[in-house]
Amino acid sequence: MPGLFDSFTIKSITLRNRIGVSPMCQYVSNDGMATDWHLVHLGSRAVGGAGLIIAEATAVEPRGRISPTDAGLWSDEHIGPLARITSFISKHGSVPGLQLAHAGRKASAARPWEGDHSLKEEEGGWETVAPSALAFGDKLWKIPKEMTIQDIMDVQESFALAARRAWQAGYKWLELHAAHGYLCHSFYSPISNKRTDQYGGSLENRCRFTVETLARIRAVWPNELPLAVRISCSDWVEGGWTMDESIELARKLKDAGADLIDCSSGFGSPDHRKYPFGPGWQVHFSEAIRREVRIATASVGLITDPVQANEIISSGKADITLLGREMLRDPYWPHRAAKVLNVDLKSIAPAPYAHWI
Ligand code: 8CM
Repeated sequence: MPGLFDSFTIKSITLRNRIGVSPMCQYVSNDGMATDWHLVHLGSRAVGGAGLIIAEATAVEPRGRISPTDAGLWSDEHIGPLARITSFISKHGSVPGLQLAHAGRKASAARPWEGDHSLKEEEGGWETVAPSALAFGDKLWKIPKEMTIQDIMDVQESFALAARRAWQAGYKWLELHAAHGYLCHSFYSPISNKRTDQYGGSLENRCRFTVETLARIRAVWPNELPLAVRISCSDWVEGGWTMDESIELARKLKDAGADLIDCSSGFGSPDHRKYPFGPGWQVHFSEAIRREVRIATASVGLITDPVQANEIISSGKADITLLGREMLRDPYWPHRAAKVLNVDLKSIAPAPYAHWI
């Protein structure tokens, strides 16, 4: 079994190690445009030695933004600033990835540090869309418009167009955000999907939107480049989405052309009291899907320690680890991990650093 610092090849792409930066919203874009902040934020983590850097949830249409200042890829104008970032990341030995997203009923919200609540139109908010006209909760109180079949087709088209633009911008790895209560998750979870047409009801029907969207992306995203999907493997709620259903969804996604399942969970409803937060609390999901579906997986969620991350890989519980908050604390985490695991720093640190440290 490989370790954290062994390379990982998937399709035509080789990651220099099994350490990835999890997509993390920065909420600092104007009209979806990337800025110097993104170059420095993502670029410093490439210099820091990660093998894969996944840019934050990037909206495929303005309605799909979580907040007014989310990143976006709904027009060709977004491509240029992103291309500058992918070029820098690639030059420094990391693989640039991007997460495509639509926030569904969790859209039109204030930034987390400004309250995380629904924004009225006069506060810069907008009408949201979802499988059913059900608000997320007390804070995200907006009742979304129930999507028509035409709405579904239009959003799927937006995903395909954005995927093509991601490729034009130089991304080598693409992830469909189908977790955390956003649009795809809200279709496959029975909590948020009360439809009676072909997109609701049975497991097959609830999975349809996500599987079709993935297939639309796959049709334009080059076959030799990896395509991942982040799913919520459990709603952690009585009567909600389950691990067994996630295995079924992962099988369908694999058949539709997914190369890797990024295994997260929850956030489809506002009550988090039943979540068993703790170190590596979602690792059993990536382990089960990898074993049952025979597809590559990523593990994410409170991975902070190099020995812990190495064990996840070497025991076959995931093919890559994705670190979020820990990478905010320390963009040089891979350098630190290399020391702990007795790996030659020269293999990941850029020459102007490696010579001295
Ligand atoms: C924010 C935006 C989108 C996401 C998120 C967050 C914050 C935490 C998280 O996921 O786990 O998917």
